[in-house]
Formats: sequence, structure tokens, C-alpha cells
Amino acid sequence: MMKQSLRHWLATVIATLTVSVCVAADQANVVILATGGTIAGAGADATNSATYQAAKVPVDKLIAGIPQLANVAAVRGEQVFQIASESFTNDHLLTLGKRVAALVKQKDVDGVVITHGTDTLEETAYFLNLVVRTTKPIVVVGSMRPGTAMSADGMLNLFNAVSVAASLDARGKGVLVTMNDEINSGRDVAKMVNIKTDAFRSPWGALGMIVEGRNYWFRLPAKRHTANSEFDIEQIDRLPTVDIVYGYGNVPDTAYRAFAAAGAQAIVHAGTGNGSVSNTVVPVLQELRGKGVHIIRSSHVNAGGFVLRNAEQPDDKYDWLVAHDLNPQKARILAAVALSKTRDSKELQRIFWEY
Ligand code: DAS
Repeated sequence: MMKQSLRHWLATVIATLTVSVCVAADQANVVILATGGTIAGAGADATNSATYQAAKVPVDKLIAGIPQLANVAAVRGEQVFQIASESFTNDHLLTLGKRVAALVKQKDVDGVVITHGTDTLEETAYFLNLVVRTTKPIVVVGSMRPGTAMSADGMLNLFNAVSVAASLDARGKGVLVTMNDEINSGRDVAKMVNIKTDAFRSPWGALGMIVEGRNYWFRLPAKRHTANSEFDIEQIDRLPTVDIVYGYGNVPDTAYRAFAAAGAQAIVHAGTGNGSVSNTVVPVLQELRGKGVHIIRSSHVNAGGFVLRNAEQPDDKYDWLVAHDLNPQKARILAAVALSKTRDSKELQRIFWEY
């Protein structure tokens, strides 16, 4: 009797081990690249939902704080930076992009998550969307409240990001952003509110939702991205300087001149309405274009529209570009990437239509 129960026990143990190894073997491998931000933030008190220090908690602690991650993927973390994202520079973008590109080439990496501050999250997500040639999921995630606050949103945002990055049906959809149960396109999404958890919205709507570890898709990206991009981070070692000037009543031409004098290869005019240009500014933009500086008309109104070429401004005549539906900060990212490849106006405008 004793021998039989021992045999039965051994058979059970071996079967269990086999199943767990199989499950582990089937689990997607996801790498979390941590860069800082509120998702790594810490406040003095649970009532501090908006007063806190960003970029304090290391990636290993973020992972240890969500043991349920092990149910959706085999996860490991790398601390790439530990900064608030308003301090990102072009060099940070290049370093991060090159690390992502190297990881997605590895056979033992199925998806990448980037934890990031929310202030420039939309810029990084768009940049990666343009330059990392892969169909593997790349998911950028942040949080609006630090993990020390009541109803903190970071844990579930990060759990959702890893779950999406581990999903086969998230492949080929470009860089994604998971915040507040939504899956947004890294191209379209922007931070529209500065202190609410539903801060991230796409003017054209979310791609889908992630609920309890399952993705629900409702639309697909319409513009070129990632594997279908003509840009490749591995061929970009420096991003040309592109600056932004905000348009408003009474605006002088000072900032345009200063940026051009400091070496800007293009200036994004964040215009009122349809990227409108004050009649006091048109002459300096014509002068700067004549000196080789590209002028890109965008709008600081972006809730679902786009700047029309040759509407109130004769863009063909002035050889100016329009940013299509991109907000000024995303127009800067695309202009910098595009200028690393071409300075031809027609080519640049094509790129703004296609990306
Ligand atoms: N300062 C903000 C940033 O790092 C904090 C945040 O919202 O993540 O972008």
C-alpha cells in the first residue's frame, strides 16, 4: 500500500512540475525599461495624489510591488534612466530607442514596456513608433498618481502594459500606450489633462481597452509605423534641432529669430486655429525659410482636426510645411526624425502626410 501511494505521489509531483515548466515555457518574456516619472514617484502621505517626488522608486521595486505580473509574463527590468520626463532630451530619446531596438531583436524578448513620466510620454511613444522596426509590442506606460497615494493608478496601468506587451494580438499595431484601462496609439495619444487619471486621450479615439488582462480592439492605426517605417533608429545617431514657437495675439518675431540663430533646422509654429500666422510674423518666417530653415505650421488646437495646407496661408508659395493632425510637440519629433534623412520640402511634406 505504502509503495503504491509513494508512486502516486511521485507521479503527481512530476506531472505538476511538467505543467508548470510548460506554462513557464509558454509565457511571453517581457522586459520593462524604467525611465522615472510619477509611476516611480513617492509622496509623503496617502492623501498626496498630486504633491510628490517623481522618479524615486527603482524598477525592481515596481515589479516586486505587482506579484500578479508573474501570471501574465516572465518579466525582468532595466533602469535606463530615473528622471522626470519633462527633462527628457533628444539624447535620452536616442539612448532609449536604441535599447528598445536591441531588445526586440532578441529571440528571448517578446515585448517591451517602458515606464515613463506622463509629461512627455506622448513624444517618446511617437518617436519609438517612427524609428523602431519591429512588430513586437512596445507599450509605454505612466501614471497620474504616485504609488503612495490612495487609488494610485500606476499598479494597474503597469499590469495592463505588461499584459498587452505579452499579447500576440498586440503585435503589428505600432507603439501602444496603456493608461486608465485604454489602449491608445502612441502616435495619436496626448496628455489632455494635467492632474486626472483619465488624462490621456486620442483625438481620433482609443484603439481599444484592456480589462482584467484581456484586450478588446475597436480600430487599427491608419498611419505608417514601426516595421513599416522608412526610419531606423540604428541609422540615427543625432536628432537635428527643431524648436516650437507658440502663437498668440500680439506675438512678436523674437523667438523665431532666436531659435534660428541658435541653429534650429526647422521651427514648428504652434499657431492659433488652423495653424494661423500673424501678419507681424509672416515676414520673419519667409526670411528664415530663405535662409534654409524649414517652417512647419501646426495648431495649438488639437481635439480632432488638422492643419489644412494653402488655406489662409499660401504654403506652396512660401515653401512652408503643415503638420497635418499632429500637435506641436509631436510635429517636432517627426520633423527631427525626417530631417535626419532629408531636407527636401516635398519629401518632408509627404512624410507628414504618411506618419
Ligand atoms: N513630472 C512628470 C513627469 O515625469 C510626472 C509624471 O506625471 O509622470 O512626466
